[in-house]
Amino acid sequence: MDVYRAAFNSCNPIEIAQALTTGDGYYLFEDIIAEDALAEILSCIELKEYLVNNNNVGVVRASSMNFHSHTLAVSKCCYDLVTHEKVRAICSSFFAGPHKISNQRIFETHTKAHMPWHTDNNLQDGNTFKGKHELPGILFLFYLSDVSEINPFQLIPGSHKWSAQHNQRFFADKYIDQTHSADIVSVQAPKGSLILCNTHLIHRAKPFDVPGFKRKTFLFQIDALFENHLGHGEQLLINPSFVDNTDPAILSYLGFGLKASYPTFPQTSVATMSLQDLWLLQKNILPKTIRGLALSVLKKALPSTALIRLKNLTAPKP
Ligand SMILES: O=C(O)CCC(=O)C(=O)O
Ligand SMILES: [Fe+2]
Repeated sequence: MDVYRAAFNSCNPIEIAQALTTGDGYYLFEDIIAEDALAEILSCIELKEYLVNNNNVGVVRASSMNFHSHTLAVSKCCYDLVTHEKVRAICSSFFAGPHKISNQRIFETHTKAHMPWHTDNNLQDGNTFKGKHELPGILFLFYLSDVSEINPFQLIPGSHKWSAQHNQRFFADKYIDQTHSADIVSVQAPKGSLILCNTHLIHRAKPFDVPGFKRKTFLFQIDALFENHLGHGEQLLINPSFVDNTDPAILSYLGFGLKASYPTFPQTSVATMSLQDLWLLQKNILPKTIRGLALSVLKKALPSTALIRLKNLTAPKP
């Protein structure tokens, strides 16, 4: 199954690399993910259960948002979107030297979340922002939902050429409103669309206040290899059965053998679950706790011969 629609195969990587560098800093493919692939990827971001004492990777909750931050461990379609020949050809045209994946995730935005204007050329020390870097990078962002006026990806065309004049992590809304409001592009496009964006381009997810609305998104970022910032990039989990082509160029693109020291984003724990999540989790855990308690009382009260008889009755048949 090809995860991209046929039109993707006829794109010109050189033209796209030029749009990302000397052009406006972004490029849009509308409705470019094949239907089956889209359905497979969407199923990954459904919260099926809270991962407590569970050996699987899956959806986590942070500020009322669902995240799946190990897409290359669970989704062959995500793996194919990331490693597709044309994607690597675009990267080969864009980067002068070696480059590799820095992060990837599927996520759902939520009402009243406020993502400030920013660029994605960030350095970290562990989980902490450490400053901006100069090296080239490309963000690949896929809409998994139809996007019109509510919560589009917004960008300032050409800003990759001057964003380095500012070195803070975020840009104030007021500064952008006063100086660039006439330039802002809001990307309205159907689900399955792909936005490629120079990581130095100023962008954000437009804030919204529509309770219940969610935009589902898959993104991954490819950055130049950092000789003086070894370890740049998030720790990734990759399912080895997906790696159907072990060409050394693909392996290094995926980061095999290269250090990656940033923790997986976002950092979550029980503390980042909402009250409703905690309640649903309790509802799931409570009956199991009561059952465990009853069993332990029973074990203490019954003689061992009766216990063995009970075990024989309830043990699964070989
Ligand atoms: O969801 C979006 O529209 C933007 C996401 C983004 O810029 C980021 O995660 O860095
Ligand atoms: Fe970003």
